[in-house]
Amino acid sequence: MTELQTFARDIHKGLSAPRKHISSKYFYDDIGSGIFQDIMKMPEYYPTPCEFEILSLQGDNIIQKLAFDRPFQIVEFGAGDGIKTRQLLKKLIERQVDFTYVPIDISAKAIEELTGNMLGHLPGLKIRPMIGNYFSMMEELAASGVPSLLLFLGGNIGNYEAHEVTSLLTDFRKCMNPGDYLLTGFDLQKNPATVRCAYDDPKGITKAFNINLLHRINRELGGTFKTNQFDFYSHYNPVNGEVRSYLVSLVPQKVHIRHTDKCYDFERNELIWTELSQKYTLTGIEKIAEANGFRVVEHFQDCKAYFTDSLWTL
Ligand code: AVI
Repeated sequence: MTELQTFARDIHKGLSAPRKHISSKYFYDDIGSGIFQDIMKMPEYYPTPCEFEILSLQGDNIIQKLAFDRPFQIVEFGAGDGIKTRQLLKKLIERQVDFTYVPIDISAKAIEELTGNMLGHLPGLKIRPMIGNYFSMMEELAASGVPSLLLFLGGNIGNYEAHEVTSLLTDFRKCMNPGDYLLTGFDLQKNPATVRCAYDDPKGITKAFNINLLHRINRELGGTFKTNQFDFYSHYNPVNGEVRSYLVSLVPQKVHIRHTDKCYDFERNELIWTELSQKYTLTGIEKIAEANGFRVVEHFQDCKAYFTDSLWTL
């Protein structure tokens, strides 16, 4: 099945469900990735500067916890622009640690840019970029027997539902050997107003990020979404730590998708659920680690305790 066919199938499944939904993984076409860069620069979106602080100021502490006795590899899933990771890599190079950085991404363009940027800032870096599906790549790396630190940063884990987190961690574990580590970014529960502002910003950048999903369907699948007939709504529930985001149909309307030749009816105020952004407690993170066969080595938090990069081992 081609990527476009998978996209068309998932959109059909989501829009024909009793509660309409579209997976947040479809936010990230070239335009959506650009809007996400803008989100990360918003003053309200605290996760990026918090994780930057952790990796800049606590890089040494993180490195000290790694008990590797020979050259190792740092494998990063979805590195983005790599600015945060670079802080950690810089520390390792300064300490003359022998390691290879292996960023993995499905997008060739993203990997090319990242590699150029990394080498521009860290000319001494040993880098082995890999393009493709995370887990087929990981199996290859695990089979090499080189000790590994896996990075899954940025709070991306929060975009997975609980059962998906379990299968993701199972996949990570399968790719790891005893003595390997996993460093994962988790956004922590905090003053609910702070979380709410990060996901419903006054300039409407997050709204544009969501509306781009509809533009993408129009562009790639021949959809007839009238995007001005949809609004955006985001809700944080501090009781369970869930931010849930939605598109809202402002009028009763019908949308056709040419690629699959299917029509979808929307009632006034009907929702399309687009994203979960889970916020965690440290105890909750420890339970997840334990339930999935990991041991927490340490949580590294920013000074406001808004975010943690949590180091686990098998
Ligand atoms: C990529 N991910 C961790 C972001 C988040 O915070 O859930 C995506 C995002 N959605 C709205 N703002 C940012």
